[in-house]
Amino acid sequence: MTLDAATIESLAEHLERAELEVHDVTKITDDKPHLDWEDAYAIQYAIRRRKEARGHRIVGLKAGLTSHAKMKQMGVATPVFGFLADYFAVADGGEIDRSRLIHPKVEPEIAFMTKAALYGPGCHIGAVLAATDFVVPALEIIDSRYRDFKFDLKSVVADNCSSSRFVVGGIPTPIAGLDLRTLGLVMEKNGVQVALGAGAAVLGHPAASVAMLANMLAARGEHIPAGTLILTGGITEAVAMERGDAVSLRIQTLGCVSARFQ
Ligand code: OOG
Ligand code: MG
Repeated sequence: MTLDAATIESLAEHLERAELEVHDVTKITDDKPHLDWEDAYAIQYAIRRRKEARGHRIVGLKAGLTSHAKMKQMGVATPVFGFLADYFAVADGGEIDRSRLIHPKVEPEIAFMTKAALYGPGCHIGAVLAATDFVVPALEIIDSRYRDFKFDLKSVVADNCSSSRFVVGGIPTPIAGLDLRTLGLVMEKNGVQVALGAGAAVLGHPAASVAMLANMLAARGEHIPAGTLILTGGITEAVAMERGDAVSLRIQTLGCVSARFQ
């Protein structure tokens, strides 16, 4: 930890204001080059507490930068995690108010719902599969508060990993008999195919992303409670969206989820 409590709070306020007032900012490591992982998550958790203090609920968690496509696109190499607040949720087929976002991009993801708590360290794919209630197709709308979507890992962790909206839909599907690695998916923007992939793009198996999340939380003395929605990370590169754009994701067996930017 390199920053004092007052600096953590003021950086949290700075980044959250950028989100709520819809403007970009320079990445925080430009001014605080020595900021470490602990500082970065402390800022993220301060943003989380600010939202809870305003009456918002935390409704899920997300892992990010879990596929090679995403790591390459963003120029980073370590997975990270963030939280999902209640007002991030958009109904399947619903409208996303583009004017509330800075420069949104959409990612195709597989989301898990847990039916039992998951604890690290040592959480593994088998434990995750046993604790999974169902999986669903998800669109994550990321909207980095940083200028031109350019950041380093610590800056992005502090910014709650660019989280802004998410849509889950399709068919909540139990995983027995399902090979999540070979589930194919197609994402379309305005009816044109923009991304193709399979579950294995996420750390070899999307359940590995949930296990990694449990293990990262364990290092903080936390766990994944039963009934948690978890976005496991973009399977392909994220695709930019403007007002009027429609996006849909179809995942083999899991069905379709869509949204429109207005
Ligand atoms: C960071 C968030 C990454 C994912 O699924 O990989 C993420 C970013 O790329 O802005 O949500
Ligand atoms: Mg994501």
